[in-house]
Amino acid sequence: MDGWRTGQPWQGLRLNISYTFPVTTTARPTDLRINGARLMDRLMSLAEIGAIDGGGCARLALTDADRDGRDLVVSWMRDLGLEVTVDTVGNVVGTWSVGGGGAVMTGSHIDTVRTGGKYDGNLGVLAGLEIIQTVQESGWMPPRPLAVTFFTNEEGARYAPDMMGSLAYVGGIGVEEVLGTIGIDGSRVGDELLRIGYAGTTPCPAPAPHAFVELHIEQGPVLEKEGATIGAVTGVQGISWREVTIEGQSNHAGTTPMSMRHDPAYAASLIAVFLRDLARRYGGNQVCTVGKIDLHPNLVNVVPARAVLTLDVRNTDEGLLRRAESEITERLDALAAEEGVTITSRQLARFEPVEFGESMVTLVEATASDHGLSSMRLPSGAGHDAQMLARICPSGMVFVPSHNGISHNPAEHTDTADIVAGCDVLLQMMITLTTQETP
Ligand code: HGY
Ligand code: MN
Ligand code: MN
Repeated sequence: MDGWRTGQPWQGLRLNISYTFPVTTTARPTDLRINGARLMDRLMSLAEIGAIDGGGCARLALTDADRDGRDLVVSWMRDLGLEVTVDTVGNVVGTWSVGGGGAVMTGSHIDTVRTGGKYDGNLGVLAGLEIIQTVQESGWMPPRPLAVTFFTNEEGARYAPDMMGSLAYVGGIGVEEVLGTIGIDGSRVGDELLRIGYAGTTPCPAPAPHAFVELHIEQGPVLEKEGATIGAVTGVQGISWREVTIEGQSNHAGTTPMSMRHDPAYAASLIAVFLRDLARRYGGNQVCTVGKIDLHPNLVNVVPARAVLTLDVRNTDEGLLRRAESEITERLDALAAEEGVTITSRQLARFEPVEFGESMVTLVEATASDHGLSSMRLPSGAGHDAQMLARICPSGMVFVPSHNGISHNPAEHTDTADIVAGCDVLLQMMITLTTQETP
């Protein structure tokens, strides 16, 4: 296998799943349904890798836990007889090479944030495996290959930007730039890919698949609140990540008069308050988050020398997002003068809003309806690999509800019935797409 781990991968959690491949049939299996118990088995087995208190997962990109998760999923791909490739940024694709032409591809990511849940990303990858196995067992031979992939570093929590692997997959960022990226812990992507055995040789960017559809939990409260089982995702909102560094004057907490202070922690706090107020003023889909603040020297009796914080600013409207960004820049400049500190920024990620094609959104709705499932249209507040694939092929997303709208939290939960429903919709969408010349 090209450039990746040899030897037996993860043994402890392998499932004794038997495979039967009956005689092939030609009739399109519109009544085909997945094996929900098998899908849940795989989800729970993958969730045991990097398991944390509260029922979640910690598998930051390219860590040992990510490697172990990768090994387990690759072993399942092999069990299904898929052709497995690893590209130069560690994206893994499992292809059932039947029929001809471009593959109908599904997938997502299996890296998580540090306090992730069981389903974010993982559902989309394991649903793809389940769908391929279900079709193989049905005896129906798709006229096109079916592929399932997991992309490297979708979360962007250790290495920015997010959706890094899928962005490279579609040619949106150079391989060398990816490999040279330094993470929040000082590690380098290229070194870590080598270390975990996933520095592949398959070229990146990749040829465009025929179509790409991603199943994902909504990670927000809308579907549950509206009582809809399936989300026909219309697109993904714009994302702007910025790292702000504030240099002040370290001083004694007890002896330094307030009038003499140049305090980066105070400036950082004002920025967090400013962002919350900006989101309130803009309303609508505007969201702003300060997720990370590092102080130096970070000691109880020292006025900090430096604060480094991250700003995550998003909106479905590109014009409003740009306005928010320039308002923030103006505020940072004013704050530097007010507090007598120096403030510098660097962009960590910037993606404009993405719209999925009408035909794909309609296909989600129609397939949900064929299954007697309620659905509604909504944009995605979270970034996803599908937004990158939309640059090179017809792409879409299927959402299923998140309980209480919670995600990026060990308490993340989606009911099994909704998981199975979403996967059945994806199954039939993929079958339909294999028979459509132009999705
Ligand atoms: O940040 C995001 O929206 C995604 O979870 N990477
Ligand atoms: Mn995700
Ligand atoms: Mn996520």
